[in-house]
Amino acid sequence: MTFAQGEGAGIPPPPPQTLATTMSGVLPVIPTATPGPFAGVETEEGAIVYDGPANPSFMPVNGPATTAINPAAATYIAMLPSTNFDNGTGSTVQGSIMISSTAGESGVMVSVNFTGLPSESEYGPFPYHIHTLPVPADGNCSATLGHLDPTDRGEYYPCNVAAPATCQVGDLAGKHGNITMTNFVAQYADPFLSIDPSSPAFFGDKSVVVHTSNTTRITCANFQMMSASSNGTSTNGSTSPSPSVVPYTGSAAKISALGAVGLLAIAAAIL
Ligand SMILES: [Cu+2]
Repeated sequence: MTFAQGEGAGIPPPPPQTLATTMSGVLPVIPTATPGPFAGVETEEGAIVYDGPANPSFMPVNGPATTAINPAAATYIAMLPSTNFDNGTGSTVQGSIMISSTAGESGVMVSVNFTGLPSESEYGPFPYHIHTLPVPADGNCSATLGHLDPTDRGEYYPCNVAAPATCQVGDLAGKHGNITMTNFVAQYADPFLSIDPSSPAFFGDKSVVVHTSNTTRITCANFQMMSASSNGTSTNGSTSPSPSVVPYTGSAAKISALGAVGLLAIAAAIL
């Protein structure tokens, strides 16, 4: 956390590093084309930050994100915890992000309501994303790994807002704008997220992470299902939630898949 906490104290970020092929796991394409070569920054979370212009001709490895008709109505909410994962900014971010679907329609509605963001001029703007794994019980935001990216778009070029289907599906800030104020409220439709657990764009068993501008993870929370219905109406005593929509029930199995690296990260967090 030294880099994260030092940022606000005037310590500069790490120097740019040339991308090595051993790091290509976060990049679908080795960046040699315009505007390369890569001159981004490797952060402590291992995410690549590239501050250059968007590339209008860039396409994810698996093609653009697609939309699909929702099989059910469902609402998920991620409530931020009462304490930050990283307190380097001295300001506790609170609030929630709610995502809901309507049966028979595609895409979701996203409602963001965050308060207590740190100073914009010091730490902002604040990106936020849906990350690949849920937050484990110890609250370690780093264990959520990278962004939900079923199209294998990678981290190189910034999201092109004019072509959101080519952005990472989980890159909410890229597609819909960063958080730029202390109390942030936003509502928008996202056509690419899915409430269908069989979809690679399913977010319901994943997490949201809020970052400072240097990608340090301030806080994070898991999505949990609030309600679900297979026919698009409210559930009642005679209607059980659709079995195709499952709430997040734990992260142990997924975390164990990380093997020694994940266990070391968890151990380090506990220590
Ligand atoms: Cu993120």
